[in-house]
Amino acid sequence: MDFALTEEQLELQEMVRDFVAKEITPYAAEMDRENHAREGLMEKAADMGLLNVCVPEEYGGMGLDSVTVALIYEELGKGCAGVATSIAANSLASYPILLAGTEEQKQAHCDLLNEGKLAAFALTEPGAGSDAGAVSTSAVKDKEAGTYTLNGAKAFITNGGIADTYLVFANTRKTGGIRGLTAFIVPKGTPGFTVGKKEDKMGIRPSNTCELILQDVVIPEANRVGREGEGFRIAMNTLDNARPFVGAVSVGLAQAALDCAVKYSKERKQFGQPIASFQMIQSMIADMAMRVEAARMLVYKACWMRDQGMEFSKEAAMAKCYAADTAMEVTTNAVQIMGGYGYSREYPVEKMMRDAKIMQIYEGTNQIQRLVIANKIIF
Ligand code: COS
Repeated sequence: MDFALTEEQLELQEMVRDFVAKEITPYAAEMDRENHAREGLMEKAADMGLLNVCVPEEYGGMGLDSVTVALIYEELGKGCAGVATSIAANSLASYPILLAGTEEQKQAHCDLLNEGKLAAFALTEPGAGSDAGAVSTSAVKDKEAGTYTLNGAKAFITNGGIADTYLVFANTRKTGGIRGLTAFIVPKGTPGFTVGKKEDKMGIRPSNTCELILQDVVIPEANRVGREGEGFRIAMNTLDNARPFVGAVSVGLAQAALDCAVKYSKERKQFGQPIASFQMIQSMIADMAMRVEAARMLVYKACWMRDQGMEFSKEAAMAKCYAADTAMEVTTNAVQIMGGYGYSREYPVEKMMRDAKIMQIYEGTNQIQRLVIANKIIF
């Protein structure tokens, strides 16, 4: 067992850390207030190669291993979990194609990401969240024309209003249910495919979250990813792959909050001494640091298992769930240590606390993660 990072991993980590310090952290509060990412930020992220971290070498990407990708997302999470979410959504939307797509689909999709374009994963609907099998968007096949016609609506889609390509899950069975779930690539601008309302969220506000509306959207059969009815398995597999990265962003978020609380506790004086000298503060900081480190180890382990080709659904759920709960607890305690200042928008930790909440909700609630973990252990 080797806990040391390689030279290349350390270099990449340093590069992303510099990028975050220059381009994200100083603007995080402004982006949060304005409810969108800064003009040009995604282009800069693309120039750094951050939008295509999941692209394998044979499709023109860096072919990074999962541990290295986690290191990148952790750094992004330190700067702003909203920006990290928007960037990570590219990986989420890419896995269905990388896992089940044809060679042509893989090449075309990776070319888009290599050009710096954004992708969106459209599974969730107003009536299908935790119950992902309840997707009611329909896909009706026209055998003669070699097309599918999609009708329905998607909800809470990251990059919904700004992506160039969408991975949409729809049902090819009239009766619905998981056996009819099928994945499709729907390019931006396809007639009948429109963006609905943009969400005004509690946190991760620089990330774009929108409704999508599909009204008689006709796409060629060549845009179907995998077989008809294979969509549920593809979606579950995709979520397994992406969940450790939600964990990585959560670890970054928690580490940033811990760093703020430690700095503040050394500067803030009460009763004639820095509050860091009080044992109650020390105890909180020690607990926060232990949780962050434990979460990081779970994330690295799930990533490592994925890279070894091992079965890792349980570990992916553990990493996501524990790291998200850690982000919530550590950001809340950072606000507590900083008191009135922590609660004020003048300091960054109240934003981190708002951002942390979504980590327990998206890409499968933490209740769903616990179900996945228990099912793997018990049955
Ligand atoms: N990988 C591959 N296949 C999987 C799988 C996985 N991780 N998990 C389940 N499956 C397969 C099962 O093997 C089963 O196939 P068979 O019927 O052929 O045996 C099928 O999928 C149904 O599995 P299961 O009965 O466990 O499905 P449930 O309807 O009970 O739901 C949960 C399982 C709740 C775990 C699933 O719906 C889920 O993860 N929900 C959360 C969705 C989510 O994360 N949404 C976030 C939106 S995307 S940001």
